[in-house]
Amino acid sequence: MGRVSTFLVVFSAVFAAVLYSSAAQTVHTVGGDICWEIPPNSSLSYTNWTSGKTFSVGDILIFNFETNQHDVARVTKASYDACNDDNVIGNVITTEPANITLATPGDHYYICTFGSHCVAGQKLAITVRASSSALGRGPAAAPVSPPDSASTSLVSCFLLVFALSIGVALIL
Ligand SMILES: [Cu+2]
Repeated sequence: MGRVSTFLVVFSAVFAAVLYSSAAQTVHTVGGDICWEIPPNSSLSYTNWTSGKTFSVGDILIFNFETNQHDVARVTKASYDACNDDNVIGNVITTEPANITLATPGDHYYICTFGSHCVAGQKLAITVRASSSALGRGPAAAPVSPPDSASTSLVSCFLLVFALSIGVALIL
């Protein structure tokens, strides 16, 4: 193989690997079994749910709730603490399921704006870290659980790119 074709093979493999690892995301179903509602036991339920979990840029939050009974609003810390919707960031999501991709690192706050639900504990605070790949966790070590279709298509993509690069290498 010439230098150009070798380069192409390496480049393609690296490109595909980067593509794969950057898509290594964790899908978090908020609240686990209790979904997104007024916590049945204590106002600490969503706090309990977040303990031991890590949230990274690219991860997805899924809020499962009953449409017209609850909603999801991202708010500032002040509004989270005070349980008001004075400082909503973006749009309030009113139909379930609300799928939110965590796009920025830092503290994120979510509340339900219905009645006194937030006061009753329907509020979520998480700290989002920079993307997992940036922290040196390879795709094998990351808690990877992307949707099946995405995972399959990414593997296909990897194989396709790799096969193409082999083909190009043989031609050159
Ligand atoms: Cu609610």
